[in-house]
Amino acid sequence: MNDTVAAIATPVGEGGINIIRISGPDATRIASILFQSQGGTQVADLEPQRVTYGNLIDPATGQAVDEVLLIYFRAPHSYTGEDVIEIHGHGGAYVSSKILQLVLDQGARPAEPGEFTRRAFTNGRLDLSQAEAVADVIHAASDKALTSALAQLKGQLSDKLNALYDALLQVLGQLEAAIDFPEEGLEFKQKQQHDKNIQSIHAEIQKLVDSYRQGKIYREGLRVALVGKPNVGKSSLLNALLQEDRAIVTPHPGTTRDTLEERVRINDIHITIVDTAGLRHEAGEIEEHGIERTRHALAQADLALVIFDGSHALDANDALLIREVADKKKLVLLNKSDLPTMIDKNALLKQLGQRTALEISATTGDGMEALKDALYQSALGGRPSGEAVVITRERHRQALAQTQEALTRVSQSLQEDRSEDLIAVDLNSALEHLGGILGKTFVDDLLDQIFNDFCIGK
Ligand SMILES: Nc1nc2c(ncn2[C@@H]2O[C@H](COP(=O)(O)OP(=O)(O)OP(=O)(O)O)[C@@H](O)[C@H]2O)c(=O)[nH]1
Ligand SMILES: [Mg+2]
Repeated sequence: MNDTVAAIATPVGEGGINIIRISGPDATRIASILFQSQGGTQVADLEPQRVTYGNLIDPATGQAVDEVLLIYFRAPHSYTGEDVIEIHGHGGAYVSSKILQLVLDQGARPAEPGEFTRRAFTNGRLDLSQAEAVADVIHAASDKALTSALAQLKGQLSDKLNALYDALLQVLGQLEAAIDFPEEGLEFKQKQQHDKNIQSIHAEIQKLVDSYRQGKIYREGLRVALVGKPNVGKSSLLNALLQEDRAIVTPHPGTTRDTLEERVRINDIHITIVDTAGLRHEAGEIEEHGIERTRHALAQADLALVIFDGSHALDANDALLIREVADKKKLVLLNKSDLPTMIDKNALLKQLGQRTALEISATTGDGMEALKDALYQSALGGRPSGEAVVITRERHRQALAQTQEALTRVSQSLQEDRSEDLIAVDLNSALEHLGGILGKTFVDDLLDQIFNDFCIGK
């Protein structure tokens, strides 16, 4: 990774400015060939992190290609930790690709996707979870997504994980010392103490695992499936929530055949709403395909909006629906509140095992505010917003679960007073999984820990 890479850092197309970024040991050499500052200062002599005005020159012709601003970030005080040059040119697709080509002609290599951030990780500017957060900041589509990504970028999750990691290392250090110096082997009492520590670490990890549902909703938004038998007003409700005539609505049951997905924002959270084909017995062949997709959408959703037509008594298709959503987190809606009520609300709630139902009208808009509020509350999951650390990625959840499995084995072995070697194997495995989130290598860390904690010369 000792070569120099370059890329256009701004989106392709026309805009106000385009930024060409160069990172690596040759960055200043390349820039000094292509850039003439107005005051005549050489690139290597420029004050770091200051903007300098000048011309970008094609060395083959000596002609200016563009008027640019140049910024020099001297290693290690740059995003990648290497020498970085940023050239801010006019925002044309042609001119920026021309500048990039000149940079490549001087020996830089085109950067791979994410390579600048990858270098930042390799050079220790960011850990792996922070590098992931960079992508999340860029992709954030709501305030909640942005604030949780930014917290992770700033190291909130890393700090938490590092503390747990260090606590585990401490235990491992003592086990390793006992292995190396058998005459100082751990007493059962000490093992019990370690077990207590391990269990409290396990509990801390559990909190993080539990935060995943929430974190995922922050990052990706709440996924909601609109389900009900045909004609209850699912598509009408989608349109009402979007305030747009998106889905086809007709008085004929079985109108929607395919799932249809749209996003709305409620306050600071994104909600993805999936309209589905109505569930019913004895559907035709095409409808059956649609119903398969409905089941899939239901399985994928964080929340089901279970819709009934309040102006009709319940029938066999409603009963089918009630069975389909039995194990799903749900919100019950009685639509068509503008018409006389014919449904037995209490009997319905009893069958669904729910306490409340919202009465709404997709056509008049009645009850929409209450519905949005309920959706928002469900997205927050009853948590006060903007506190404790959350995890937002499946990778992290999986690694934490694997850490826990290993820790459970450690605990067991400690309780059963098994040999230090055996316990160390599982503890190492726990550290590997936990450290994997941060992208750590841990052999060196472990040695440091052992030497720091014990007086080896004794
Ligand atoms: N009066 C009244 N009619 C409604 C309301 N919501 C929907 N409708 C009517 O009910 C009929 C069916 O609406 P859709 O939105 O197509 O129902 P759906 O659940 O999507 O039906 P399928 O796609 O067939 O499963 C249409 O004639 C709508 O105008 C409502 O709140 N009040
Ligand atoms: Mg429909």
